[in-house]
Amino acid sequence: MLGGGQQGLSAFPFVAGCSMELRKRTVVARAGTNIALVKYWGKRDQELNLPRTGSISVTLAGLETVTSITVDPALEQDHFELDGRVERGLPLGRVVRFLEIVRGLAGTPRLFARVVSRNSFPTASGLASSASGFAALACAAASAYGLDLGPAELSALARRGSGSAARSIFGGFVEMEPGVAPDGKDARAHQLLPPSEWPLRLVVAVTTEAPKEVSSTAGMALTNDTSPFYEAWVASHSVDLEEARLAIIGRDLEVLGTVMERNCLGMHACMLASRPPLLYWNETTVAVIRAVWGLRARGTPVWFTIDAGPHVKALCTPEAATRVRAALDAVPGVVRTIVAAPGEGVRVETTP
Ligand code: 2P0
Repeated sequence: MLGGGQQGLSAFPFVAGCSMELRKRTVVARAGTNIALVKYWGKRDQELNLPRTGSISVTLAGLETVTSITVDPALEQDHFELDGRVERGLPLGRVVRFLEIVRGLAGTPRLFARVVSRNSFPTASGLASSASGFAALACAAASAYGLDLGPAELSALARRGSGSAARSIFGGFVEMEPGVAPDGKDARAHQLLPPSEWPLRLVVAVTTEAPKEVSSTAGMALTNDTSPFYEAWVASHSVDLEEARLAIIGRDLEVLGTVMERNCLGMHACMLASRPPLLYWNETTVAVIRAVWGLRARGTPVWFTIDAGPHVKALCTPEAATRVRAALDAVPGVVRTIVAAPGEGVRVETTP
């Protein structure tokens, strides 16, 4: 269980706790989800949510979480509403633990909040709502509780909610640093390229409406603890990061796509070798992989990645997006497709 002030502050030695005036205030923030091109899978510290490896992602436009937070001295506990539903249990617990960290930094342990979040994409779409969700919450809560954090500090804060959320603070192409500091202050993301600098498209092929059975957090702990291939994947990871970073800077889609596919397949190979085995794919996942390879064999520049679920995300040029989408829509078992472009990082909408 995360504690209040002391634990939060020790994780953020660069932020002085501030005693904000206890008055009601609302802040709204908006963040896009992101898809990792080079994956984060496994932690070096569970408590501080520190990743074993770096990762590289693209933040997506139009697939967003909008979060409103009202800090209110009249509240006696936190409240959380997601997509119109009052949340209790685990989802509420995750938000409360995150707000405890923010309250610790602000020096206001008894100032509770009402959080209302809305996702612009379906939960079972294979798009990470925790990434956009905790990025939006970190931004809105930091502002509402009177913390003056720069983007890098905000990224480290968002990471405490969800590792992938650290990347959604920034727009476009983003790299997450695993950091080396035991307190995690250097485990944060930075932008590699703004979204307008490389207008690629990501075509998401949704292969089921069912929610996943094993959460990312549980899946990566199992892989870390039991897969004999995991250390080999970690060892190969820095080469993948380096190649992907250079490919992004050089706008080389073929190199980026090649690294993206091999890094993803390596991660899933680690999962398969876990004990018990972890298989996030279904039959349609494999059919979509073959469709992407078929498109590529016939000259379409397209490469795939797959996260902790059965959906497939295909990266291609804007010119190829219509053709890729039609081909993936035609694969039996594909429920629907979504096309997204690189988008902006987190931003505050209103500060009344
Ligand atoms: C990623 N994933 O890099 C990888 C690839 C899924 C597969 O980040 O435990 O929900 O909250 O830090 O951020 C999903 O992990 O996990 C994820 P926690 P998170 O996008």
